[in-house]
Amino acid sequence: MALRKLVAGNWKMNGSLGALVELDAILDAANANAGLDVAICPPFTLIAAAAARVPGLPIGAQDVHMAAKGAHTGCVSAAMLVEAGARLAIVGHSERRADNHETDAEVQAKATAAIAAGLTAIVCVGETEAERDAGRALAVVAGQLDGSVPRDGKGETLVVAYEPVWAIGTGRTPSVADVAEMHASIREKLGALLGAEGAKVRILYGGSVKPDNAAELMAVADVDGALVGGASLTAAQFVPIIEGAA
Ligand code: G2H
Repeated sequence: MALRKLVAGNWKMNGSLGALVELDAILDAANANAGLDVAICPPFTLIAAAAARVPGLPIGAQDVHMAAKGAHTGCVSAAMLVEAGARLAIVGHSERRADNHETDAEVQAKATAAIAAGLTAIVCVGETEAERDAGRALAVVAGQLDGSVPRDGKGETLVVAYEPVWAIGTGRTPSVADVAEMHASIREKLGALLGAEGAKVRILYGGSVKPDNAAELMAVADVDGALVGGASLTAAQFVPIIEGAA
């Protein structure tokens, strides 16, 4: 089943109010390629301004806390994100799993909180280079899905992003065959976890997606879009990726 593609930009800890000017051309490209969904996830501080500047472009967060409120200094709840204008939240990005020691159970709780608040949760999974070299990539990702995917996840509000850690920001990407093998494995696992809903969950590829490799990667079976980091920071790079996915 071909799913409507989603091309989401993850600005990570980059951007400024001035950089939001890039969103104008990104929205134009989204409107010109109406057969797919486009979103941008800037830092927390830019969400409200981004949502106000381009109401037609879904804006997302890069993390969310699992609790509704309380004594969690420095954290942001799902309801706060909704109030700021966010429509999506990335959870379990490998940089947060590494830097903040986030566990699968925490990622699952964050995704559950996001979905309950009306956000689309993008749950990130991916193996390290050592795990791939040891022939464990499929098993590692299946284990992350086991622990991270909310069991009441629905196809419309749950997205999985496969991001091999060794491909993030390095300019390296897996072979098309490896991407196909992994995405087929993820699709099968989602079916086992979610039943019929698993077939509706979009599976994004992320990790050094660029204008020159986007079309090839997006044409792979069960690749339902992309999570794009560095190349989403400017319209000059991101728009060709949107066009390559369309
Ligand atoms: C992977 C990706 C965005 P980049 O982290 O989530 O970043 O495209 O820079 O590799």
